Amino acid sequence: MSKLQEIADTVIAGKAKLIGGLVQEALDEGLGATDILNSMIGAMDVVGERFKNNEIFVPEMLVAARAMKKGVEVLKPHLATGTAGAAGKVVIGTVAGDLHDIGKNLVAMMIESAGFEVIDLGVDVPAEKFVETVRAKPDTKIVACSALLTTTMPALRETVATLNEQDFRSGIKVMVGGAPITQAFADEIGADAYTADAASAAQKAKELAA
Ligand code: B1M
Repeated sequence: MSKLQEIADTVIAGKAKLIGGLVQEALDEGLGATDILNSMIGAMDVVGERFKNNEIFVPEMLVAARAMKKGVEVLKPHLATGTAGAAGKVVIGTVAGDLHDIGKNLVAMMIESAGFEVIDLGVDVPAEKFVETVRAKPDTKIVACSALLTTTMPALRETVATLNEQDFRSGIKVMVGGAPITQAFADEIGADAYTADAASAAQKAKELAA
């Protein structure tokens, strides 16, 4: 079995204690950090599919998520490259009612590695919290919001609408993303940018802040 397959299987099985060592071995063998990350993202798709088919349940999804987080910890220094903070401040969070944070964390990590200072508000973030944070950090350049469930798309809409009402709105850019989000939805709710993955989010953040 290939190392990448072994890593994916270990995430799927939720073996958090083993994953760090395997990721390190893969790096030592010269495998690319992005390929290793993609194998873990692919593993989460398998987990999601099995959940959808009632083959596994929430606890199994949770342990797979824990394993992936451990793997990402080992990868992080190999993915991050930029000088932290120089490009400006980005406030990021997963919207109200949504507890998924792996994708948001990857976006935060890539944006940080593109040179931004990232203020991560975590998960289940109410619209007002994004607003309060921008008020407290008036030099914020970008607010980045994730929504990973179709049922939290309305919370994303509400968050962007709330941001759009603020007097500071013209001074910031609003980026959105997450598996159920599309460019059309981003346009409809009045966000400035949508990107499909963490790497393109970091690229877009650089363009928006330039
Ligand atoms: Co949840 N879950 N989950 N889950 N979960 C999904 C999302 C689901 C697709 C599984 C499925 O049914 N196939 C499904 C949603 C279906 C839908 O919306 N129609 C689902 C469900 C139903 C649920 C619950 C409702 C289950 C239940 O309780 N019955 C529940 C909801 C809880 C809540 O949030 N209120 C729930 C709970 C959980 C856990 C807590 C157990 C766990 C999350 C743990 C954690 O995050 N700490 C979990 C997990 C692990 C998943 C799956 C398996 C994996 C998610 C993940 O981390 N993917 C997921 C299935 C799947 O995604 N295939 C599933 C990897 C990650 C790298 O991808 O998050 O898409 P992603 O992020 C990507 C892009 O979307 C993008 O970049 C990232 C990296 O490239 N991106 C952005 C993300 N944010 C961005 C922001 C940007 C730009 C790009 O700009 C700002």
